[in-house]
Amino acid sequence: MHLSKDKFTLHFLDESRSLRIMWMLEILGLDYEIDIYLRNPETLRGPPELFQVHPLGKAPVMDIKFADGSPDLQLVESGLITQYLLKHYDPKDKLNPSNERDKLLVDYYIHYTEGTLQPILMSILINSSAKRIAPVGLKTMAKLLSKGLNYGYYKPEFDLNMRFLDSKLREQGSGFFVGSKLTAADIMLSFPVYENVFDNEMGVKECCGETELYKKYPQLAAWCDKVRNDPIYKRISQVTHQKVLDICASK
Ligand SMILES: N[C@@H](CCC(=O)N[C@@H](CS)C(=O)NCC(=O)O)C(=O)O
Repeated sequence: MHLSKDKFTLHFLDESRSLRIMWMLEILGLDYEIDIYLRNPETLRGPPELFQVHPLGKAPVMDIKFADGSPDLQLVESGLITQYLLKHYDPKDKLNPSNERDKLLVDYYIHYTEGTLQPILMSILINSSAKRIAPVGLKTMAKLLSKGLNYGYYKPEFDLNMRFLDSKLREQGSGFFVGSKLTAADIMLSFPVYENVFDNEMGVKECCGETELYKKYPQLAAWCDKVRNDPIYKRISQVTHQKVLDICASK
């Protein structure tokens, strides 16, 4: 049953931040469809069609058609989409926490995820691909430089942030980042912490030599199990994965 008659279209890129928005649309019981776009398998960039949706060619993008006839709305940036959904489509506080202090904390994690944590992870990833991208003859130099940057700056920042998040979960004591239930804070953090880091052990080892994630950060490890086993997260991961396979097979 849909609480609102508004209709949502989520422009969804495979293996991306898009799943978080789908997760929220599901929890909020909204009437949505997804348009799936596939990454270029070599460059991993989004396809040109995403530029027809928005000039920056990134996902997620969410379009809303309002049942009351108000002009259509297009929202970009995961944090803004999340805040809009929480403000207008969560009357029963399914994703919002119940008090103002905790609402502020959810906002903090929304900004922290995209403003602090994600840039560190992106920088580590981009530095790690320097050797592969560099022209022959400069590969050794590129590797030295990128390793220097990662180990000199980004890896310590990564460690600091993982320790910070692990300690926040310990302080909270509920297994969730805010209050004692799943909120938008957990959903926003699921992409960098679970999908990019804990569910990508090989990648993390290759990028910054980290092999002890589960041992070093037991609170985060337990939280990742919660994300992995969340019934809605599980279902939409499977459904979208299958849709991506179907699209690949039909090409
Ligand atoms: N800050 C934006 C980031 C959007 C973004 O970079 N999305 C990635 C996917 S996770 C993307 O579209 N990448 C495709 C590309 O760069 O070609 C948000 O939070 O939504």
